[in-house]
Formats: sequence, C-alpha cells, structure tokens
Amino acid sequence: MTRPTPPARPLDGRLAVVTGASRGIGRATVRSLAELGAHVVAGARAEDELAALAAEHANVHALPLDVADADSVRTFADAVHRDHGPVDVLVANAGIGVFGPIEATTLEDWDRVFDVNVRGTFLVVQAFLADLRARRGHAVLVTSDVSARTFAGGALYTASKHAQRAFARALQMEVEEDGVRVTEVRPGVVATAFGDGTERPAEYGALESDDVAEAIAFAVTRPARVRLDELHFHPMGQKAEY
Ligand code: NJP
Repeated sequence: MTRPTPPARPLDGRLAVVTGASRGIGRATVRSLAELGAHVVAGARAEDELAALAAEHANVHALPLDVADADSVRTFADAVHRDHGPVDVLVANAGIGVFGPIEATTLEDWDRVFDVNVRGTFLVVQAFLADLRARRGHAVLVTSDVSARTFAGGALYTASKHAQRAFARALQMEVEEDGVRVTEVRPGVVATAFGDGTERPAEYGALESDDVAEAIAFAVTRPARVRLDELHFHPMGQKAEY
C-alpha cells in the first residue's frame, strides 16, 4: 500500500537561522518556520531552552550563540555550514533593552545594548551574507517600531534600533543585485520577557510573539518578485500616536 504524499510546504528544502531563539519572538519564529517546512537552526545563549525547542521538531537544531561575541558567531556559522549547509533565510532577532534617563544610563548599559543589538546584527549578517547572495536568500531584521521614533527614557534602546534600521536599508542596497531580500520587522509592544527578563502573559495591550512570527513567515513566503521592505504594526491596545 502506498502512503499519500504530504503536501509540499512553502519552505521545504530551505535552511533558516534564527538568533535570539530561546524565548519570545525568536522561539515563536523557529516554530513557525519549522512548520512551514524549513530546516531551522536556533541560536541563543540559554542552551536548556534551546534544547527543549529543538526537541519539539525533527527539523529544528539548537546551537549556542552569543551574537555580541565575534568568536561565538564564527563558531556558530562554521557549525551551521558544516552540519547543515548554506542559509536561505536569516532572522536576526536577538536583542536587549535598557531604559531610563540619559543621566542614569551607564557606559556599561550603553555598550551592552549596542554590543547585542548593533554589533550582533552586523556580525551575524556578515557571517551569512555570502550564503544569502549565493542562495538569493532573505534577511529579516527584527528591530522595533522605535527604529524610526523615540521617547524620553529610550535614548539608548531607540538609538540602537535606529542604527539597526540604517543597517537594514544599506544592506538591502548592497545585496539587491543578487536577488537578496531584506525585511525590517518593526512591531509595537510584544508580551515577552523583553526588558526585565520576566515572562509576561499575552494580554490586551500587547502583541503576542506568534503575531510577529506570522508576519515574518508571511514575508519569507512571498514570491521572489515581492520585497517587503518593512513590516510596521502594533497591538490595538497601543495608541496610534505612541
Ligand atoms: O525578547 P526576549 P523579545 N546573543 O527577551 C536573545 C525586539 N522587540 O522576543 O541569549 C544571542 O523574550 C535571548 O536569548 P539568550 C527586541 O528588541 C521586542 O521581545 O538565551 N542571543 C532571547 O532568546 C529584540 O530584538 C519588543 O538570553 C541573545 C532573545 O534574544 C527582539 O524583538 C518590541 C543575546 C530575547 O528574547 C526579540 O525580543 C519591539 C546574545 N548576546 C521589538 N542577548 C517587545 N517585546 O515589546 C539576548 O518593538 N539574546
């Protein structure tokens, strides 16, 4: 008796890398891309959480990654290439936030946020750029709605997100000749452990991680002729002028 062939999924045969995959938006994105058929490598520092995620899907693999550390990024990229091959979809999602007035912001805070959000984005994108060019791939940068606005108490975080936005646009200009697409994902408030590390339940007033993961899945499953430069969206609980 022959078994029915399962229907083809849009990301069958593609390799995706997701950074900041141990929780929140990154974890939801790993699940979503895996369900669409991609082989997914999930990177972050919390190895137990990553192992639990990888145990959910046969096509998800966990690898330790500190995006702020050039050696860690190099080791991660080498392992991806050795064990899985060239990357078609890169989701640069890892990020942290520290908030407060400028007088209360320490140099250590400043360096930590810029090291993860800006240096980390640069290191990870650079590590997989040759793959993306060779595969006519897709880079997704999870920045924020504050990549193009700011607020009192947000100088450090929003400066880092503005820097990521500039990086995303310059990247698009550099790779478009090779058919590579770059999408900047700019959500409003999302119910995650972001900021103080405490997991918050999704409630009215915030997006859920799955909302962002679905937006990313939408972007990376468009036909090759479609480039979504940015996805800018908010929860209905967030005031439109905020
Ligand atoms: O936050 P959270 P989100 N190397 O804290 C990882 C942006 N965003 O999912 O390393 C590698 O639950 C960390 O893993 P671990 C935000 O700016 C958010 O909300 O194990 N990974 C964890 O998996 C960020 O860019 C909101 O600690 C590192 C993940 O990053 C992205 O969304 C609104 C790392 C953070 O998970 C995901 O944040 C918005 C490192 N050095 C934009 N450091 C929001 N939540 O409201 C941290 O507009 N990670």
